[in-house]
Amino acid sequence: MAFDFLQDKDRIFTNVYGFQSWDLKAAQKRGDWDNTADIIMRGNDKIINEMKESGLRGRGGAGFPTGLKWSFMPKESPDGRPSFLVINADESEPGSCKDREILRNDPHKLIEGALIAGFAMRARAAYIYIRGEYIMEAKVMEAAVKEAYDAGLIGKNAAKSGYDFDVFVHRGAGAYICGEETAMIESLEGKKGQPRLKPPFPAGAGLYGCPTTVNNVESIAVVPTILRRGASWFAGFGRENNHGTKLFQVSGHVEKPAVFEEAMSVPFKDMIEKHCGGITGGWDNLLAVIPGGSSVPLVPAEQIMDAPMDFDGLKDLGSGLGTAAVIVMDKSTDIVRAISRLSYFYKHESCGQCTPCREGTGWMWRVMERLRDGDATIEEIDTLHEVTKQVEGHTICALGDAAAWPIQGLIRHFRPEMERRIRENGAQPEVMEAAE
Ligand code: L3W
Ligand code: SF4
Repeated sequence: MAFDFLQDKDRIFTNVYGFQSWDLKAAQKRGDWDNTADIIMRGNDKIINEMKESGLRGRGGAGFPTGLKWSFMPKESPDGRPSFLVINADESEPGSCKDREILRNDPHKLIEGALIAGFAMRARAAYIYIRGEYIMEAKVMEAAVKEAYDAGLIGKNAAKSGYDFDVFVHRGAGAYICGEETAMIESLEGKKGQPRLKPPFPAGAGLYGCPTTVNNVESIAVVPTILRRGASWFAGFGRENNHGTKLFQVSGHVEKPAVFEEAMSVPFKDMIEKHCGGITGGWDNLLAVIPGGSSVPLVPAEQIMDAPMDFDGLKDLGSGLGTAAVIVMDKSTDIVRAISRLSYFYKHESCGQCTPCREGTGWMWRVMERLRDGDATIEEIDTLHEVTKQVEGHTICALGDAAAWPIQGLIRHFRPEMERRIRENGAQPEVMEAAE
């Protein structure tokens, strides 16, 4: 059955390419800030319930149900402490570049979403934490926040709703780990960005020990449209447990790399044909795809073709939707070298506070470098796999898993290629021992 592609009338991000201005006047023409107070008047619980009914799952990688997450926030302020919303704009996952387009082309969707989400969770303020390298995006965000203050849309009696709500823009300093929610909170507090143990989850004890929810940029920016058009409208896209529209980012060996909005569950091949002009050199030239940002395992060409691009469809293939950053690799790719380079990234970005990650990422990278050159033994592939299993699930945050999974995917699908290099390089166990 042919897939029903998203129609223009159902696009949330109508300025994703920046053909129009990002400013308030242009945003209002696109429908932003249209009677926002009416949405707020529906009340906290009604808004949270609508978000639950919409089926929106977090767009930052984990896919946790957004409405459910909001419902963890306390209804009564404990000991008079305020609650906060933190918006994760520290987009650093290799392959991910969708939040950037929202920040620089549609900032008012995010600010309006922050007000509505903040109100629903009884938050006093929102902090937008932008990755340090996004200089232009931070400038646009700051200017848009000022516009919103000047127009009375945020601040005291925000958008004439009777609710007071502040928005602050905070710039990171270039550490990938600050995208992990508790490291982000530490960083906002002025400390070194290192993840905290969970529980407690941020909803219990987050920023300055206060109840906090951390949401991805896209998760918050879609909120006003969902509440204007209705939960059932959004839930009508995709399939059970995988609802809504989604910003996909396709890079690598396609004719036209692109960021675009599409209905969830779009089959991979259809998506690439429609939005990216196909694979370079044709479909027979496709080798493998990393479908959700570098932290998820790769999927070989023959398995991904008809796969629905959603949380469950990619999980069934042993991978994940992650941030929907799709990295396409054709047969010219040195796949062992590519994954080895990712291993270097995780080693470099490990914050170093837990041993399996600090030591494991360095060890895995060094072995991957040798495997890249065929300078290893066949047995070392098994040892490497065992070490990934020792790192996975044994660390404070998900970076350990993220370092292990791409290697596991490589061994699962490309072991013959790894062995071929070793055989052709002629490295013998005794030679290796002598070298050590
Ligand atoms: C209260 C409970 N809250 C869960 C909350 C939790 C968090 C959310 C999801 O990692 C993944 C990672 C990356 N009471 C709760 C609760 N929560 N149980 O729900 O939590 P979690 O731990 O499943 O995920 P996470 O720590 O947020 C995110 C992967 O996404 N990734 C993307 C990385 C993306 C970037 C980027 O550039 N945007 O870095 C790609 O795969 O590896 O596995 O809020 O507090 N009982
Ligand atoms: Fe730091 Fe790695 Fe431990 Fe995460 S898993 S806390 S990045 S050392």
